[in-house]
Amino acid sequence: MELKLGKLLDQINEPNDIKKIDPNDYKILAKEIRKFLVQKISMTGGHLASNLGAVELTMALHLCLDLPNDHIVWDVGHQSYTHKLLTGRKAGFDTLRQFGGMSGFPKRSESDCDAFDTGHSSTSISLALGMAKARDLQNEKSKVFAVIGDGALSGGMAFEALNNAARLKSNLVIVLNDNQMSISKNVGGMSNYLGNIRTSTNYTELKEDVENRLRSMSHIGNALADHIKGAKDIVKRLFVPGMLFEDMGITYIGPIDGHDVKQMVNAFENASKLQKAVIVHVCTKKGKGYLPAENDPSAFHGVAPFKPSDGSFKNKEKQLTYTSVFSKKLVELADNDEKIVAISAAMPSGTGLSAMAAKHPDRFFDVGIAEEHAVTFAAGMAASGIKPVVAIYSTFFQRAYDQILHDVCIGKIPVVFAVDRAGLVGSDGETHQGIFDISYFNSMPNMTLMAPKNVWELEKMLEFAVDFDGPIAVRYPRGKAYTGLGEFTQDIEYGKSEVISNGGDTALIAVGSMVETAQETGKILNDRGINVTIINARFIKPLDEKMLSEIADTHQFIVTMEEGVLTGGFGQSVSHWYQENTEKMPAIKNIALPDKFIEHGSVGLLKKKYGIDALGIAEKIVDWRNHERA
Ligand SMILES: Cc1ncc(C[n+]2csc(CCOP(=O)(O)OP(=O)(O)O)c2C)c(N)n1
Repeated sequence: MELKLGKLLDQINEPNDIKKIDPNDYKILAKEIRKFLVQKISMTGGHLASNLGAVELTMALHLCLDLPNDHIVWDVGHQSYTHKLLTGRKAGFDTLRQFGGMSGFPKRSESDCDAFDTGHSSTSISLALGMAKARDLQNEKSKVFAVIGDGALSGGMAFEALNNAARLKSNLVIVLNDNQMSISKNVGGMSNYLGNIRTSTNYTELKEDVENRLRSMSHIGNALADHIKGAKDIVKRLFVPGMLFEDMGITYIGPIDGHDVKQMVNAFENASKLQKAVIVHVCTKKGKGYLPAENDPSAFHGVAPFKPSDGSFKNKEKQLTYTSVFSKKLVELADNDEKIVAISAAMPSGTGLSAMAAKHPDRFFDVGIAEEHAVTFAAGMAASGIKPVVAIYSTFFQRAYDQILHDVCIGKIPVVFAVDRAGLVGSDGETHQGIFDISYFNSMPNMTLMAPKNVWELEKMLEFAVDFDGPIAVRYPRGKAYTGLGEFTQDIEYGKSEVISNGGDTALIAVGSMVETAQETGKILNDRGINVTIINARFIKPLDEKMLSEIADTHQFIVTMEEGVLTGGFGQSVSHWYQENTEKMPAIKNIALPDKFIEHGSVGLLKKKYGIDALGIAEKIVDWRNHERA
């Protein structure tokens, strides 16, 4: 269906075109943009609510700035759709987040108006500060704006950057887009502080009111009014919003209506004249202009295709996911063990911890977008007798590498890491693929790392993990959970793998999701006259040395299979083990993802492209065996 863009949006085809629009038409343009976003995202899926909330804010930025000479750094970057629209990328929305199509995040390779590639939260102030400093050092003239949400402001890096930005003697504008939401409701002290600012009486109005009243009270009143004016700082301290930032040395402007373009343009222009860092606090409504998203901004944060007329989701067939299995099992374990607590870094719903929050609210902690803190907070609890389960996506655990290593592993502290979205995640692309966790957990002494082959094994692994005396992680992928191979009877035994099937001269040792793939690969090979043994590794670390030794004695070809990068992965550990522990190195092939950042696209397509799908693997094995034999 051809979408009519609207007469104003039709006129915007390249950067700065918005400046040609009559200011009296800004409201109509905002409406056209929202209509466009709802229509397009309803077809492709994507981040909706954050983008609908940031329409006027983005328009105001584009009216004030001269792109690409000036720079906008979008924190996380999921709210940059209007920016893409205003910089000549309308056509890209037909292929949004699809393989080979437009990214859902800012990408310098896509446009010179994208100042930086982002995806992980809370980096914008550091980046923008770096750019402002570079500008000054090279005597250049440009404006640098960071746009950060109140959710992203809960991340430690944002605080570190503010601390540093306070020393800047030239201009940097930080636009704080406050919609009171992270993906779920925003949490924590900073969020409360911003909430108080939003509801506090406007300082200027209040000051004038007090002064006028006093002056109308005879000469004593006049003297008092003068005294109060002199004591402005004290009054200011009591009433001025944003005093926390002001006290740090960062000028605060706001709160401002984030849906009033003219007000924002005014504030941004004033802010960019100051020779220091300035925060402009704008208040927006997440999901603005589309009722289903306004009513449930969490559900419309990141969406699959939906019906624009009522916001109902297409293909709503309920599928069983590892997240839902984890969610249910954890509550069951917590029902029977009061020491179990759950920790989330601003993603209770995505990680399935909402169920724990509902059932055991006193044993659930949402710490904000603060993965580093989440891990060390857990370490503190575990060292004091509590059993914390920290559930975070594989890609975001990257943030907490040092905390896992330094605060958990060195002291052998028993923290359970539930590593969700481990493996390829698809349409969010290179910043979000969960393909590095095997390598980083693998590199840490004292760490135990497991991966279940199916839903029942995940449950068993969780049971094992919460009673384990040391750091332990369970990684499981996004999407439909595997229910093949049935409910097994064999309990999890530390460091022990499981034989799925026995036969032939080729052994496939598969990790987690790759057990299902190994089954399919086995069938394809069987059709080509090659019988295989299939082993479910269960443990990535430590290796099952007994199994490795036996397999090498009984098989001519050994294949390792994992959904993660090769470097530092399971396959390399196995190859290294053979190198160190066998007299004659067996013929071994490691199936894993290459040393590359993997772009956006459907998981199926990406697996095929990078040769980790069943057919691709089978073909590699056939070629390799022929080559080894030749
Ligand atoms: C390090 C990290 N952790 C978690 C996320 C997942 N995430 C994406 S957007 C978001 C919420 C951001 O909230 P806010 O900054 O207020 O922006 P809004 O969507 O409300 O406009 C979260 C938690 C992330 N991108 N990066």
